[in-house]
Amino acid sequence: MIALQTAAAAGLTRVGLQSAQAAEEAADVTNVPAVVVGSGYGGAVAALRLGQAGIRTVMIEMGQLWNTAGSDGKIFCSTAAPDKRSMWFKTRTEAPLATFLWLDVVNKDIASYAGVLDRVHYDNMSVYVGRGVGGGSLVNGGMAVTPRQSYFAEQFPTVDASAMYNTYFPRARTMLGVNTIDSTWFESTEWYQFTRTSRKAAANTGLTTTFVPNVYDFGYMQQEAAGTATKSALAQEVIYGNNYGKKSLDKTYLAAALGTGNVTIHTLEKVKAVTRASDGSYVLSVDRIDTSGNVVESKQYSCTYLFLGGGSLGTTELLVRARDTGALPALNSSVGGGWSTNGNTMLGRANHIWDTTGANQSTMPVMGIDDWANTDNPVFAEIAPLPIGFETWVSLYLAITKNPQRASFTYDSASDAVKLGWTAAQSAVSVAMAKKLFDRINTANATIYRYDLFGSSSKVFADDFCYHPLGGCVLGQATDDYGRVKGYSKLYVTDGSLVPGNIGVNPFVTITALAERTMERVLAEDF
Ligand code: FAE
Repeated sequence: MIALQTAAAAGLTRVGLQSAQAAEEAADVTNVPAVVVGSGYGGAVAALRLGQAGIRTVMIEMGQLWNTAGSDGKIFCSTAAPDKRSMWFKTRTEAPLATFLWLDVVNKDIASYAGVLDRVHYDNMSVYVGRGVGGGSLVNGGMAVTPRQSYFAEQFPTVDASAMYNTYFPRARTMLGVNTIDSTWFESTEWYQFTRTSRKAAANTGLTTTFVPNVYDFGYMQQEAAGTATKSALAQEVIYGNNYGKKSLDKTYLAAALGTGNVTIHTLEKVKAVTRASDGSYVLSVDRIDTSGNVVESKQYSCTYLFLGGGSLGTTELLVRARDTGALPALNSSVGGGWSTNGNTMLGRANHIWDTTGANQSTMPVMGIDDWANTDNPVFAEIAPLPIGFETWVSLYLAITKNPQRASFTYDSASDAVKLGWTAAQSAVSVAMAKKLFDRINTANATIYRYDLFGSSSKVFADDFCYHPLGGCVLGQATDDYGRVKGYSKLYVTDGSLVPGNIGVNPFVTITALAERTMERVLAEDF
């Protein structure tokens, strides 16, 4: 395995194991056996397993390779001091917590640039996604949660759950580098006071809390706390990237994929459209951009096998467009459907003055309130940090609710755009479920909600953004039970668009494990 950081010379937009020159030459060959679109979880698993099988593979990623330090010596900026590296072509940051004490003190003006976090706006719902080599792994909170087997089986009735829990989930967790916080350190460190305070409020309500594993290296975090390692999770780094400590995909699956010698990653290249040539090969129209967003080259790739790992939004948009423009007319009517937010809703509670949450807070969540077994109102609520450097008495949560609502993407030919049909009423279902749980917690603790965190309208529940877009090309509906797209051969989906809208916990372990299952089957049967 090689480190991606040493794999590319600065400025190159092609990353491979070969020398810089050889990589450039190889990349001129745009007719390749396999193309993988997107370098998030689904794409990274596909690339590694293709590379290991000896199949020459080009991975196309619209974001950058994040391996070059800025003038401050850091690759990524912190949430406290965001600059152009923070966001994907925005002139102002769009942080989830927009305000504090109703004041617009969180977001900052920035230069437009190919930054690492995108917030994609649809009517009634904005979706956060990562941009760069590693996709969402670059910006996420690292929570690596395996869903309850019973709920997995409910959501994926045609998948052999025992094979998932005996083989593919363990394989995914090992490859991702999942670890759990040391409980003794957790009980004593100031950095998790905020979590212990929320745990107490849950216990007062008679609710169960559970530790949540993570891909952030907790050994490293303890060194940060001891002052023997450069701080990252303990220095307000997370949604705009972590400079240290986090095992993002560029350090795990993608480094291993490049290490096979068969995989090349082309960065700052966006796939605009997919069609099929008369010989059955897939043809991709791609724009290469610079970090200012100018298109510097328009090109085409052709491949025999096409793996789509652009995420729930990226993959679904490509396929809906392909079907409805007639490029891939045999795609079925399930393409675009089954989409939801994993029931995401954020909220804050105000604690009593004696229940402090601490000025120092780690950015990596490690605990959740688990009320999923409550069939009346299933909710899993993560205890989230508010790492702004002073005491706030705020307990923050990301609630994952069992919202049954689903929406569809449709192609609008007038604007040539793919639109999402999610409504405010559908978000209200998540809010009502979260409120039911947190009303209980507030009653038991004689506390109230915070009204100042999500904009100026005294909004308690964040109902207009999500971190967990799921669905759009649901397994067994738009694809067969192994991600093979119905209507076409040698065309696969490997990412979060396969998950039917909700998985009850944070999704990346499930996405990774399903991709492992798909790749094992596809490599055995289709090549
Ligand atoms: P994803 O990781 O989104 O990768 C897709 C990649 O494809 C991206 O790099 C795109 O730039 C690229 N792409 C898309 N379209 C194109 C195109 N047309 N041409 C070229 N490239 C393209 O997909 N999940 C957890 O399990 N635990 C957490 O703690 C957690 N925290 C989160 C925090 C934040 C702020 C965010 C944004 C997400 C979080 N998530 C978390 C969600 C998780 O990151 C997400 O489910 C996965 O990243 C989805 O994986 P995919 O492989 O589906």
